[in-house]
Amino acid sequence: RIKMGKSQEQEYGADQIQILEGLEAVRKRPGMYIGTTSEKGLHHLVYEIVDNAVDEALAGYCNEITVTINKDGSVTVVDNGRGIPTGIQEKAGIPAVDVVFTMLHAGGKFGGGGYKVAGGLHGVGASVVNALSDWLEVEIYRDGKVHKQRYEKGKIIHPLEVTGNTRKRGTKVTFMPDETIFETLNFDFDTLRTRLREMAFLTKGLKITLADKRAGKEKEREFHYEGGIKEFVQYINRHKDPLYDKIIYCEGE
Ligand code: 28F
Repeated sequence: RIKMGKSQEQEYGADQIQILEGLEAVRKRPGMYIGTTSEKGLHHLVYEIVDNAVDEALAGYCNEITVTINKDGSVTVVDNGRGIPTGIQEKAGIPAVDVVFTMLHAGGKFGGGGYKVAGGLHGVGASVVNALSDWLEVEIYRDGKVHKQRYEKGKIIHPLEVTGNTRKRGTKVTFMPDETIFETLNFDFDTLRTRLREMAFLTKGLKITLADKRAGKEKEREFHYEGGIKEFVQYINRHKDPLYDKIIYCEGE
């Protein structure tokens, strides 16, 4: 429970207390949410945010995602989808984007979290990444406006603000993993490259770019496969001598 004076009591409704307790639970036992706080868990943070952008591609609204390892070691992921909704979400009484980044979602297909749900459920892991980040900034390009929010260790720093106009659409998330939680903050370009290439194969037509801006490590790769998983099979076979050169591929709803 959060001990506080009478006056502050009014300030924090039940929802805010639930949010604070949720984020605290993630920071106390990160392994419960991302498996490990080793290098593997560090990279998992990127995949959680990228998954949400890929969900927007699966929904048919996004066709380009860029992932950048910034000079300061933070990571930026940008998509050109609809942009996370910024209106007040009835139930929580706060903007939908704040719900996505601060409320632990049931996750899992049958609720109750536990395992990664198949694509299509937005924002399941975003709150976990936020809780485990020293800071996280989200910029939303939606309705002709740029909306901005900043969180520190998962906590909302200021009310969602409009910082300008834009003709762009999409969502941009930049986060700095919390050095008090992770054994290492050193992102490995090849680890991200391998996973992002797979994501591109599995999401036909989606262009995924990975850029490293760290001093002395500058490089960029782009993955874009119109042939999807058929091209993935060709790629896996590239050094082999397959029995049949025709790859069976079918698609349907
Ligand atoms: C860089 C990371 O997280 N992209 C995302 C969307 C779009 C929608 C959405 C996300 C509905 C209300 C829960 C927009 N318009 N990139 C991202 N793009 N989440 S996350 O909705 C979230 C749910 O709150 C979106 C209409 N429907 C959905």
